[in-house]
Amino acid sequence: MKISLVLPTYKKEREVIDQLERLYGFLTRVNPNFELIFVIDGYVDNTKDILTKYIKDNKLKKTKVIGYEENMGKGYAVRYGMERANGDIIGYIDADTDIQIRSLQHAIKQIKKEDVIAVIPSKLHKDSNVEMTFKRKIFSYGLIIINKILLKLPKNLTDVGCGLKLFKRDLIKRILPTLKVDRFAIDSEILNEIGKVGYSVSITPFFLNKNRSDSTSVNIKQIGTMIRDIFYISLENRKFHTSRVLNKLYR
Ligand SMILES: Nc1nc2c(ncn2[C@@H]2O[C@H](COP(=O)(O)OP(=O)(O)OP(=O)(O)O)[C@@H](O)[C@H]2O)c(=O)[nH]1
Ligand SMILES: [Mg+2]
Repeated sequence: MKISLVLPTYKKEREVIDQLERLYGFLTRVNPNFELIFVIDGYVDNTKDILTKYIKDNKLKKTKVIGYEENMGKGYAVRYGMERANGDIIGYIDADTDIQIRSLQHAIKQIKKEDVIAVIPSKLHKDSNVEMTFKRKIFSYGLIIINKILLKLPKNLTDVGCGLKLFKRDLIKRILPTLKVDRFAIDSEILNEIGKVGYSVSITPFFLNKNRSDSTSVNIKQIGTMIRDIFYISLENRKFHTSRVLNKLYR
């Protein structure tokens, strides 16, 4: 099975080569039929040039670097990459090295099973190992609760925001045209689409590296935008529901 991994990449000059090296090495060993798609989410620093040069120098074939001038957000970047992916398995992973490779190892093993359509790693899985600052914990768990209250998530889902998700191609290609969120609520939006049709997902353990750089993206503005987008998705759910009920009434 071919695996396409999309890496939404925003200002990752320092870490992106490490991430490329370890993913390339790991996938070459476990599943040589793969492609890595780096989506440069705005040409705002040297990430694109650094990547392109490294790939050329090392003659790495299974890697694409695509992107656009302006920063659009993680959601936009993920969609942009997934639209151009052709694997049997299509997923995305953060472009920095915070996520341990064994998270991917567990996820790949699960998604290869015939009856599994989506793998969603979770910090709450009993085997997970994630150390977070107090601020990050509050943010993370608060987010799960807001999502659970407002959205139609898959029933067995326990976590939303981990920076790694894998799907079967058919599922993601069907969902893609309905996605609209440009920023960080993309995870919520995808899971809501899966939940709406009543599918369940496979939950795998999640491992974060201990010595990771502290957050650049958990700021008030980003959180505000994310909550606004989750409300928006929730409203769309209700609209859809109301129009279906009305249709039934007036038919
Ligand atoms: N912050 C940010 N990240 C983006 C954006 N577009 C794509 N991304 C990618 O989204 C992923 C997650 O973003 P990160 O900034 O690493 O967020 P994080 O892991 O919560 O925070 P860090 O602790 O800073 O790593 C990374 O792969 C980013 O490159 C954007 O507009 N802003
Ligand atoms: Mg990160």
